[in-house]
Formats: sequence, structure tokens, C-alpha cells
Amino acid sequence: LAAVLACGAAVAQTPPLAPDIPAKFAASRDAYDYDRREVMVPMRDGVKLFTVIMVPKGAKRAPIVLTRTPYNAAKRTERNVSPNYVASLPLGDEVFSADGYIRVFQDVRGKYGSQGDYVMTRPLRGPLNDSRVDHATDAWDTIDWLVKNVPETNGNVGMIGSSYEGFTVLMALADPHPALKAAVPMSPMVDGWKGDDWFHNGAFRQTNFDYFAGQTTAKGEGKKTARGAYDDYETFRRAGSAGSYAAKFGLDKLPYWKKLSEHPAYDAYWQGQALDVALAARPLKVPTMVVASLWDQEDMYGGVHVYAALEKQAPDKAFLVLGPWRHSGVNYDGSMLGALKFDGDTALTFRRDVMKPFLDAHLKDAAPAAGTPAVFAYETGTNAWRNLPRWPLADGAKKLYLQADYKAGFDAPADTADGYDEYESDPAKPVPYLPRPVRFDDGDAWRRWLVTDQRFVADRPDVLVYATEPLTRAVRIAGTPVANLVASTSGTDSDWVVKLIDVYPDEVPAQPELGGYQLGVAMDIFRGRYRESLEHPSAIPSNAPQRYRFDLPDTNHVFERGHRIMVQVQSSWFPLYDRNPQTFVPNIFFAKPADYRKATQRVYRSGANATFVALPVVE
Ligand code: PG9
Repeated sequence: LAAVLACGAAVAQTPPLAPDIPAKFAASRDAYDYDRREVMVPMRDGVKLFTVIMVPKGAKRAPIVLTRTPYNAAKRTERNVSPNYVASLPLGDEVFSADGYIRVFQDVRGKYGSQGDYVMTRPLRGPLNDSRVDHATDAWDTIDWLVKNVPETNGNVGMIGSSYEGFTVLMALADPHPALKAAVPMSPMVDGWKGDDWFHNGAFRQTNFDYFAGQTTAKGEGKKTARGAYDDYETFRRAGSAGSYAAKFGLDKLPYWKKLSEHPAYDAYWQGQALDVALAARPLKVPTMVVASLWDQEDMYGGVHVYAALEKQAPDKAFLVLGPWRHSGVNYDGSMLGALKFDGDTALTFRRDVMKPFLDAHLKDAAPAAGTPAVFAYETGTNAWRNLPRWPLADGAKKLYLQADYKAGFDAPADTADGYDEYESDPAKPVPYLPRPVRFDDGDAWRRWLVTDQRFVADRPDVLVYATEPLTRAVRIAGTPVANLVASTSGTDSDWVVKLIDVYPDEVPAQPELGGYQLGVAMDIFRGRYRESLEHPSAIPSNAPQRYRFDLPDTNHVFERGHRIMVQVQSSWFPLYDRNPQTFVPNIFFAKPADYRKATQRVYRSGANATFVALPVVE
């Protein structure tokens, strides 16, 4: 009997060498409160796009929120590996995922699970796209499929997404499917040359090397560039031009680098992709809430400019939100940014109290009207949300002049023969945009760099600094500060950086580390060769004052009593922006080492040559 029992037990056992990885395995999903479907949605040209549909269990007549992404749709549904719907979806979605919305993420064509060719920010059909498809048709085909194939939906679709995903939301508005009932583009990429990702006013943003290497060296996630050094300031300085850097690391083989470097100026390639211009020429049919960040280190141009275009089309359908956030900060914790502390979680306040009612009103069955304000803007400095009737709020401008003795003020300076200040700009020692060591890979530093205390460069001999006396009453600005810089260079080309700064009082008892803090409120760069035409660059006549007029990023800020308003001027912002060789060459991407020369820069501040920043002051 013992032998029989032993034999029986042995039969029931798994052989020691049975392979431990089964051909198929599916964990039990009994405890899941949602259904996850992966489908290939067919587009009109036969290409199929990988789409993840997340449906809360028991959903009936639920609205759909769709995001089209180049950043891995499958991963976007895995914030946590969890049986819980809300925990699986992104933090920014919580306000509506907790309320039973169906959530859909789709890989754009050519990325991750989707078929087809990937083209970076694929242009709309037209002169730059002679195919049958673009993001407008792909969004249309996807929405059409979703409303016909997801039985739990009420047939109403909203699109949201930030940055590239915000760009795909705007693209869908070019020819919207009738089921697209609401759109929330956040920090959208709109004009890659004027002021979003690739250039700012013609100066190239070298952080993008890592971005397009990550996006275009593989269908999935590309590899990082092995630079072999800790400090990117040094790596890029040694490499020389951006073109030399690309060649050194083999990135010059990438098609997108070729496109970028073949189009350094604002030519038809960039003009034809400007989405604010494209959308201004089409009727706005879908209620659209544009969300922009006041310290957006990537797409600070897009939001306010596309809002301006949409608002002209249909003021009753266009809404603007301005939050005190970094790029895409709307989807994360918005209670602080760098050293700045806000009034609670400003991002959650917006998502819960403004975005959610807006989505409900347009997507749910029989939901009440949302009462969405035309413009919902955080006022930095005073730290409070404001409902505004329009944007920009200011309808005029007050000139803040640079004056003698490094002062700034609202009185026009006297006309004096020596009305200028001077510095030497040396491309061998460019002004850093962050304290060294600079590491593009340091995500935290990148996210807060626009609010970094500017004292770290204020005492450099190649940075001019002008400041008012402590203000006797607050100055409120709401709109676009415009730099009117009169400057000369001993070279034949030059970059000009103008920084509008709020200087905190010497002592800030509530937060001592803010004592004397120099907070950038609106800062940007302009490549001098484009002063007469963005499309056709021209050499700068040496040592002759020229007027450079360019917009700084929009701001909604109060310089409080006791603070000072400061303006800083410099000629490099490195290595974020590639260096201007200060010698006019046909294409700065391919400047040679000998082209990089020191130059004597003068900033004029008297009479007809007065330099000022036109502030959008609200009296
Ligand atoms: N700012 C990123 C991007 C958008 C579009 C083109 C290139 C880069 C992003 O965060 O998606």
C-alpha cells in the first residue's frame, strides 16, 4: 500500500524540468474594476493604429476621453499596475476617470504599437504633406471607429493632451468629427520656430538633440546619446556648432536633424506648419479650452497664440487657462515650482473646478452648463486665480526704460551722447542658462529652470543689469511684454537675450531664501540676423545701433510693493541655445571654429535710441 501511495503522489507532481515559462499566461482579472481592450483601429489608408480602450466595469452611456500620443499608449494606462481603474490611469485624469469616463490612448502612426511611417509633428495635408492622411484624418477615423465599436459610450468624445499630445488635439480641430464635442489642448506645440520646442526666434534649442534621438532612433523608445561627460556645458562648448555636435555623435544621419538643419530660418517649411495660422483659417466648431503654463520651458508660445487664433473664430467656443506651472505641469502637483509656493495645488484646482465641469457639460448626457470663464488665469506675485474677461487683459503698454547708472524706470531717459552700456560677449565663455554643471538629463533642473534665481549670472561682466527702485505701489501686468532693444555689435551677427525679472525685497520673513531673489517673469532670446525678416537673414552692420523688437512670453504677474523690476540683457544662453558665432555665416548650424569671435556689444538707452520693455500694465 505504501508503494502505491508513493507512486500516486509522484504522478501528481510537476516534473522538475517542466519549463517554467508557460506559452500563455493571463493573471486573473476578477478583482479588476475595469476592462482593458487593445485594438488596432484602421485608418482610411489601411494603416492600423494601436489603441488602448479602458472601460470602467458597468459603464453605460459613458463619454470617451481620447489622447493621441507619440509616447507609448500602453504605458499611459499603467501609472500603477493595479486592478483599480483610477490608479491605472494618469494622475491628471483622476477627476474624470473617477467619474466613470471611458479613457482611450492611441499611438500615433509609426510609433510604438502603430503601423505606418512616423513623421515628427506630421504637417497637415497641403504643400508639406501630399499624402491622404494627417493627424486630422487619423483623429477623425479613430473617433468614428470608437463611437461605432465601444458599446458603453454615449457617442460623445473629448480630446485632451499636453505638448505633442496637445498638438494632436489641435490637429483634430482642423477637420473635426461630429462626435468630437470638447477639446483641451495643454501646453500645445504650435510653432516650432517662433517660440516652441525647436527654436526661439531663430536660436536653436540644443536640448532637442536628446528629444529627437529618443523619438526617432527607434519605433519604441530610442537610446540616449552617450556623451561621456557629466557637464553638457563643456560637451557642447567643445563640440562647436550644433552641426559639429550632431556629426560627432552620429545624429547627423537622422532625417529630422536634416530637416531642422536645412531650415534654420522661418521659411515655408516652418510657416506651413504654424498651427495657429492654419486654425485661424478654419471655423472653430468644437468648444476648446486651451491650457498654457506661465513658466513653460518647452512650449511657451503655442497656447496663447493658438487661443488668440481660435478666439477670433468663435469667442463663445474658445477658452484660455493660464496656470503657474512648468511645461505640462497642469497634470501634476501644482502647489510649487522651484522656490515658488502657490496657494494650494493649483493644478488640481483647475482640473477639478474648471476642466471637469467643462468636460461634463459637453460630453455627458444632460449635464448642466459649466459656466466656464473666458479666461481663467493664475496671477503670480499675488498668488490667486482670477476670472478674466479677455486675454491679453491689458489694452495698452507702459514703457519701462533702461536708464543711466543701471537704473530702470518709467521716465524716458534724457538724450546723452554716451547713452549706452557695453560688454564683451565671448563665445568661448557663453552665459549659462542654469548654474553649472548643466545636465540636460536632469529632469528636475529642466522643469524649474525658468524660475531659477537669476543672481547666478547677474554679476557676470557680460550681463547688463538694470533695476527700478523698490516699488512704492504694486505694478500689475497681464499680457505680452515687448522688448525694444537698441543695440550694436562689433561683429556681424549676434543673439540678444532680454529677461524681465521680479526682484524680491532683501528680506522675505515668510520664506527667507527668497530674500533678494531674482525671479524671471518673462525671458526670451532673439537671433539678430532675423531683425528685418524672419525668413531672410541679413548681416548686422558692425557697430551701428539696431532696433530689435520682439515679444517676451505672456505673463500675468504683480510686482508687489517693495519689489524691484529688473531687466537683464546678455548675448548667449548656453548650452540650451546654440551659440551665435557673432560673425555672419550662411547657416549657423555649420559655423566653423574660426567664425566664433568675441564682440563688443552696446546697449543704447537715450533719446531716439532708448531701450525699453513695453509692459502690459493694468492700471
Ligand atoms: N515639448 C515636447 C515636444 C512636442 C512637440 C515636438 C517636440 C517636442 C513634448 O513634451 O511633447
